[in-house]
Amino acid sequence: MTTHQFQAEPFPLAFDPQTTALIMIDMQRDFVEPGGFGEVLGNDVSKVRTAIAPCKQVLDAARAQGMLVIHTREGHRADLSDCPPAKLTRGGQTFIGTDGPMGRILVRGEAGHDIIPELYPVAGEPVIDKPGKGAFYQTDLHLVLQNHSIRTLIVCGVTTEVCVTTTVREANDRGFECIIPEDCVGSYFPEFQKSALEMIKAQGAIFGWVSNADAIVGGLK
Ligand code: C5J
Repeated sequence: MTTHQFQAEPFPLAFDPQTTALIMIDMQRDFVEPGGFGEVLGNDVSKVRTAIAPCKQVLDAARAQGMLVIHTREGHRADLSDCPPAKLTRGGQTFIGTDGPMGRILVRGEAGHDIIPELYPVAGEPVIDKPGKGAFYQTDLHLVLQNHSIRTLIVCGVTTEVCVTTTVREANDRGFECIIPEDCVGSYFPEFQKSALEMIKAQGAIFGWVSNADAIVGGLK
């Protein structure tokens, strides 16, 4: 039963809070905090930090509704046996697994791999460790969503044009309706974020809907 609506583009999205989940994609110290992987790559992390406060607003509203909240983290086993060689060398330099200011970069268990304190998971919220950009690839995310009878996904996190929209595209093919609050996602490249979100909502929501934190919070009331 769809009892609620999110104001969104290209048109409002009807949803049922009982079958809606919030997914926080990769809000990890390596991507978001100064001194992490993102900054080592030469990026200005202030561009993604703008998403923290709106994400917290949506996270608080989802928790207040008793909705399923899922967090993801991109990273690999310490021996890198789950990291494709092509990913290790991508970009012309080797970064994954090397020592960074917050421990080995994108390695599970290292400080930089963990979620930022502002959005830290609470007890009962599944954390999905993913080796790829999409949150469905080689994870149990689909199973967790099916077991909770989820149909609609609110997708927040970083980075917009990489892990966020890869996950939305994967989810769309699996039959989920996805909505991205645009102030709850971040990119080191604002022009990529703009294009990525336009692609999601184009052609009558070909991949999903685009909204904002206030509209998500308003829709959850
Ligand atoms: C990237 C991600 N950008 N979480 N990862 O490499 O978007």
